[in-house]
Amino acid sequence: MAIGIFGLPQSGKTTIFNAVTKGHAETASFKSSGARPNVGVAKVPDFRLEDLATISNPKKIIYAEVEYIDIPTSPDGLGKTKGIGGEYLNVLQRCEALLLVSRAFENPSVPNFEDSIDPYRDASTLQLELMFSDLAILERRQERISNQLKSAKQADKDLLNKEQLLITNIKEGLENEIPVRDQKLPEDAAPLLENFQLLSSKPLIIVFNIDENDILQTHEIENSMINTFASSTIGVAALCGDLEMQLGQMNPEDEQDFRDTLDAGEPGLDRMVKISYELLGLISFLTTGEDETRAWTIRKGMTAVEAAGKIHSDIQRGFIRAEVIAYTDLSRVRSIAEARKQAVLRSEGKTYVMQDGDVVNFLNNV
Ligand SMILES: Nc1nc2c(ncn2[C@@H]2O[C@H](COP(=O)(O)OP(=O)(O)OP(=O)(O)O)[C@@H](O)[C@H]2O)c(=O)[nH]1
Ligand SMILES: [Mg+2]
Repeated sequence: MAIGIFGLPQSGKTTIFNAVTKGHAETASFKSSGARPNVGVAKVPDFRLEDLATISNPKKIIYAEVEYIDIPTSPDGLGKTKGIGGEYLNVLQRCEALLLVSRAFENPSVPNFEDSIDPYRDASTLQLELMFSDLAILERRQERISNQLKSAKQADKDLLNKEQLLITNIKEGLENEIPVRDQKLPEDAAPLLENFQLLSSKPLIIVFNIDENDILQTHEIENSMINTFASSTIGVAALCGDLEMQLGQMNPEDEQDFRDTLDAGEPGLDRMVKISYELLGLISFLTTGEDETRAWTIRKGMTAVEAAGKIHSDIQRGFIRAEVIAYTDLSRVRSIAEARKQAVLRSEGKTYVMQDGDVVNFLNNV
């Protein structure tokens, strides 16, 4: 489950990728033609783990992770498909969510793709590009269906015709600039949609890569982005990629000191990762003990027995019950014994739907 980072040339995609994955991929002030996508993981910041660790004194803390893929601007697509498509289209299609980087920093030494800096314009352009790219995918599929219809059996014909109709509807929406994620489509279209892997159907995070000089306006910029773009399937964040990359390469104490002097509040980068996690429909349940305090990633809506399987298939098979306490309760009472006394430790069965921040101990007979 990866998040694909895309954007216009020189918008700071690789810089943000490095910042978030603490990586060292090459950035460039000239077109990075011939580059390959960079793949890396980011820790999902979670203060709850640090707090729980003060209760259990574990040997280590293990954070949840999100995978990012930094997609270089396609050398063959420049100007034609503003940053999308070409040889990397299939990489984007395989991603579960997309992260759009819009340049909002000045830096005269970095050539700009357009003749002015306008992150709102660029974000809109790129959203349109997602839709153009979907139209092209659908047209290719329609052509193939037309060919198949010539020799298909009646039963297959009915299915193909149904698919044609669905495609025609989606295309009509796209031509009216409605991304697939906002289109009202019949529920039984889900398997076909899954096959198409349309870019505008994926959850989207819009990131403004702001200038060093605008750090103190981060929240104002974000609020204005929220007004312009945000919805249940679009998240926004503003951050200075260059600065975050440099901070990410410091040791944690120096980084904290530096952030304090900047007075920049919660790093935009942390917010960006949290938003990524949420838009992917992911939540964390937590375990804590002498060995480790750990966040486990599950999809929203997973049951206790499915969650047990994330730790080990044996624990799933031998599932007896789950002892569950909400993080906020454990944080308040500070011990499991006290939690029992106050009756905030619950016993849950296989079908219990896990909640974000549940601290769990799975009892099993294996
Ligand atoms: N001043 C400033 N410069 C930045 C910032 N982010 C990126 N840059 C510079 O912009 C240039 C391009 O950054 P990259 O991260 O390589 O951009 P990219 O989008 O990956 O570029 P391509 O992959 O070639 O499309 C580099 O010289 C960066 O140092 C920023 O926040 N502030
Ligand atoms: Mg790059």
